[in-house]
Amino acid sequence: MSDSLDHLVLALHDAEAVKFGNFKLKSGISSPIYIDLRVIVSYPSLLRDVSAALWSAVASIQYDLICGVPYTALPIATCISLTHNIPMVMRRKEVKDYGTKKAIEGAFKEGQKCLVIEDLVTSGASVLETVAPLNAAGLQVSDVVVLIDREQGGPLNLAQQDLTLHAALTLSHIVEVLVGHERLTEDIAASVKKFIQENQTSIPVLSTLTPAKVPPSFRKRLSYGEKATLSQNPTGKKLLELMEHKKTNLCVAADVSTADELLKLADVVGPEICVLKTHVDIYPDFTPDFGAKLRKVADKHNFLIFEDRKFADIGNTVNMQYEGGIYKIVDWADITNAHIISGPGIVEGLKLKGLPHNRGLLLLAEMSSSGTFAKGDYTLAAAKIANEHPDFVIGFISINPASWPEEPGSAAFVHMTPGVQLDVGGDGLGQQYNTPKSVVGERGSDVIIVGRGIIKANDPAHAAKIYRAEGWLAYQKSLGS
Ligand code: 5BU
Repeated sequence: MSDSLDHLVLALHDAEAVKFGNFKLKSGISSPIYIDLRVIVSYPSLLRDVSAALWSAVASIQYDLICGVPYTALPIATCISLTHNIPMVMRRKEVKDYGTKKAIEGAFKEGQKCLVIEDLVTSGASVLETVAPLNAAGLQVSDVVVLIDREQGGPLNLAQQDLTLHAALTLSHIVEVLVGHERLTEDIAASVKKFIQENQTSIPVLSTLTPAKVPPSFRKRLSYGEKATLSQNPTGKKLLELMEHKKTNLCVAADVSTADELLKLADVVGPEICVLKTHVDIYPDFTPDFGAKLRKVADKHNFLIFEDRKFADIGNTVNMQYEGGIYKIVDWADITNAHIISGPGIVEGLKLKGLPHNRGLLLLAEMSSSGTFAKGDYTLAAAKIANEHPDFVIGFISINPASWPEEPGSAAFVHMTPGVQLDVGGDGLGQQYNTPKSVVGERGSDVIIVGRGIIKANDPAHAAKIYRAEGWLAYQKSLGS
């Protein structure tokens, strides 16, 4: 190891870009090391040294352009571009539909060779999220350069996608240098080594890397039981535990015409479901004892009640709507949901009433209807608001969480997806259907919400059994079991 790389390791340690201790990662796992390279933008000479180290690591490679993986690697790529006069392109993080939107910014020609620049590689999943739109734009990518390889399977995972990873530093080298300079004890070095060995990652091999095929399994799926242990909300925990024990991820959307029919349907599909979803304002025969009656059926079959109220007003108003009026939703619905169009105050307003009743809230991050405006930055804003209230928000209504450019925060969040039928299609009024297999297996959702596929079937009980089996199979497959 050269002196300049040793010097770089010490500088990274000084800047606290590499820290040792006991850190809880987003996935819930405890790690003895924490690497956060975002801080290097605050130290120009460190940024320059990091860029030089990356440049040296790919001295023998030929390429026409460079592209940093957003965001941390963007200033590094810029620094390399300026120093060595290499043109750069930029990947837009928020664009998901590479087919219709401009995902790659900058001037380039189809067939040009692009070097991908990354700050840190664990599994290589983020690298692939950048390679996919570059390929889709017609650029060739065969090499990736990274400052730190955490040695948790990244090079192998990327090799399986025909990508060569060049690392300026590995985690073991960093530890070695720090031990050599007496900044780290042998004990900590051993615990880091053990952590690396015990936390290897893998990514399924893709035949061709097109954006549509970037699978959710890039983010390791936790079982419902594992998620339950992480949930900070009693209803979120209860839901996940119930899904794990009852072995169902089916929610029935009980859009029948009367409260009487709803109670009958609840009894029929109850044994198959984890959640029954209602639109209480549909029923002409609603009476104040509706909640108590539905609760009785829910307790009998062990499912939760979700009133799909889609609150959308300012905090003060939704606070009154949640407990007031004729429906008194907070009294009987374990779960309700809200749009974020009015801003974070809506969560605060609902939380004031919901938390004392141990209720949980889903945020509408995406919708199933065609032409929905709930996408891109709006979806990310929902995830951000959820992260600020993990005590009350239990998850999202989402359609394709696997395509979200970032981890949706707490690993405990539950993704519930409407627009599910056994055949892909629509209803002529904007609804768009995907299959349980696609929703759970490819799109990374946890719960399938099925309405007409079950309630309009000749035998709803039988249809519920089929959807339950399909949803559960997709879940088990996505766990790798
Ligand atoms: P369907 O019969 O399976 O199409 O019923 C879907 C249900 O989910 C229905 O109650 C809708 O109100 C609900 N829904 C939806 O379809 N799409 C969305 O984005 C949201 C809710 Br949010």
